[in-house]
Amino acid sequence: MAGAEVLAGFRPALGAGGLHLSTFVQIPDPNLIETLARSPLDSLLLDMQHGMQDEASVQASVAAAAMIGKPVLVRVPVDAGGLTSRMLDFGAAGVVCPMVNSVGDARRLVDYVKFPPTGRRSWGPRRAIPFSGLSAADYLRQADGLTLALAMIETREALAALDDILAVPGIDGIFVGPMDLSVSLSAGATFDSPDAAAAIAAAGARARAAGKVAGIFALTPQLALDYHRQGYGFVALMQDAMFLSQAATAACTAVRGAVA
Ligand code: 3PY
Ligand code: MG
Repeated sequence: MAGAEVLAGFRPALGAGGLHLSTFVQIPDPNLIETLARSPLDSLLLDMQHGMQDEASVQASVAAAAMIGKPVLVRVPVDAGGLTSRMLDFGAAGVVCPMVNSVGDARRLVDYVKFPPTGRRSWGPRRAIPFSGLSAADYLRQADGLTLALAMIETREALAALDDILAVPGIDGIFVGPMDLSVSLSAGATFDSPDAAAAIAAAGARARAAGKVAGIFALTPQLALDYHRQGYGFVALMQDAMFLSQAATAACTAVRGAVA
């Protein structure tokens, strides 16, 4: 069934050294999900941390994207606890967890994403089973390999613990937050700290050396390219409102420029 293929194809695609393009979706509307899922994006990353997504919108969005054969990941809020497992129960292909700053934080993330013995995810994949098309027994056997736990690296503490976080069994990879990383490294001074740029290049290389997914948010297409050249295989390119606003601005400018 499509769902299992979507999930089964997703992890290898992220690890294969190619470029997997996603985007943050902050506006909670399944019609928007359908539109983006029909675009050349490889997956969608619903944002419950800073975006307006909630449990109902995630449920509707996972279904809308599954219809088109695109996987959906969810960025959960900081310290999301049981909500993390719930996103997987709803059929999300993975979870991006903000502010993973220590091995303890990484272990807690794994506890919510992976079933025993690796983690302590509670059984109840209510929507994930029908979306995957697997039997309950097969889902239990395969789920840890189908769903991703990505730890956001976005503070000085996280950088210091990076290799240990990468070594936590069940952590599938990292997802760098360049803005928070810069804010942390510059003690709140800037989003563009040169220290953050150097740390980003090093972190991607370390994730790949550990055989794990190297993911990152890119504010522009040029940054997405730069990060990919540094070894990042999973790039969340911009977010929904940016696409809309930039396209509206470009279209209005083209028309006004022609009549001026
Ligand atoms: C950051 O840059 O801090 C992020 O969390 C990306 O969304
Ligand atoms: Mg952040």
